[in-house]
Amino acid sequence: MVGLALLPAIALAQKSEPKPTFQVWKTPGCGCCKDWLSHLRDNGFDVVTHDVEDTVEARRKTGIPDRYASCHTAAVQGYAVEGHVPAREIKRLLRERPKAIGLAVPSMPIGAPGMDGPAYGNRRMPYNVLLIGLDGTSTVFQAYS
Ligand SMILES: [Cu+2]
Repeated sequence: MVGLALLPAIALAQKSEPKPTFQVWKTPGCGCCKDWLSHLRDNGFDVVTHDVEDTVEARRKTGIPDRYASCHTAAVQGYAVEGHVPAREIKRLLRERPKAIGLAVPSMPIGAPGMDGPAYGNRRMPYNVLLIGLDGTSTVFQAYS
C-alpha cells in the first residue's frame, strides 16, 4: 500500500523534471555535427547551437584537452561532451554523475552517431567513448567494436 501512495509523487517528479539541455558549439558548415544534433534530439535532449569559426575556444572553456578534439564541443549539466558521443553514454553519464570533465570521442570515427548510415556506406570503425577525468587523463567509458 505504501508503494501505491507514492505513485502520484513519482509521476509528478518525472513530469516537472526538465529535459537536459545541451549547449553545442560547432562550425556553420559541419554536416556531421548537424546529424549528431538530430541524434541527440531523437533521444530526448534539448539542443541550443552556437555557430563559431573554431571550436577550440569552447573546448578550452569546457575543459576538454585538445588531444581529444573532434568537430564539435558541447556542455550539459556541468559536463563537457566532445565529438560524436552516443546518447546512450551521455544518459549513463548523467545518471552516474562521476567526478569528471566529461566524455569524448576524439576525431570523427565512421560508425559513431552522426557519422553513420548509408552516407558512409553503413561502415563502422571501432572506437572508444572516453571518460575524461578532472586531471585530463582518460579511461574507456564504453568501447564500440
Ligand atoms: Cu563530425
